[in-house]
Amino acid sequence: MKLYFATGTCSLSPHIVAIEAGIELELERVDIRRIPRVTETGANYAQVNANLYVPALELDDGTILLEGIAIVQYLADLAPDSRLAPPAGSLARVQLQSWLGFIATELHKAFSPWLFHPEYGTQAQDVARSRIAARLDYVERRLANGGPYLLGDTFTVADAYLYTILSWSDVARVDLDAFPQVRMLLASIGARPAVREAMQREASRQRA
Ligand SMILES: N[C@@H](CCC(=O)N[C@@H](CS)C(=O)NCC(=O)O)C(=O)O
Repeated sequence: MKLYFATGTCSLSPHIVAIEAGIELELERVDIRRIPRVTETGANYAQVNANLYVPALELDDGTILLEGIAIVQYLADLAPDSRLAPPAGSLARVQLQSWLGFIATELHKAFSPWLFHPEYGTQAQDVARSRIAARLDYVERRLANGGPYLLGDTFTVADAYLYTILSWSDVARVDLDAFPQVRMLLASIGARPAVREAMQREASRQRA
């Protein structure tokens, strides 16, 4: 299986999940700053994902899976003993999907593009920051009443995704000081060996 990734982006989430699940991945870096999009092997990334964004997962039979929240569930289901996702069809699985949808639409897309494209201007960025703060307040209260992870006692793919998105907070100047439970969760996820390994691998590929 091959993960198309770009260092410092949301493709870190499936990368973490694959390592947590004990799944060997081939990595192929995509330069998302260039049009046409090329990968590190010189391939035209538009043929992998016509939308041009990462992540994309290429299965051994050539099937391409798109969208981070689908990819992480696919990987988790390949290794059910890792308990990275509750069983398909369970209420807990729907709760996981609810979190994944929340992170994708309420957080991920509030950071990006607004906070990474200065051309939108400070007014749009301030609106995005205040929206993110409101959503983080919701996460904070949920963690305070049933953490330490988003689904309770068990680390899941939703935590890996939340960590990935909130790791942009410093760069995007999103202040996490008002959210101590969120900060504790991020610190504990950041200390996981799989997370450190994924970040080290991506950093070394960036330099390559
Ligand atoms: N809906 C997609 C969005 C992925 C996405 O936003 N990827 C960003 C990096 S975090 C990207 O590749 N941006 C470059 C571009 O859109 O051209 C998903 O969740 O997988």
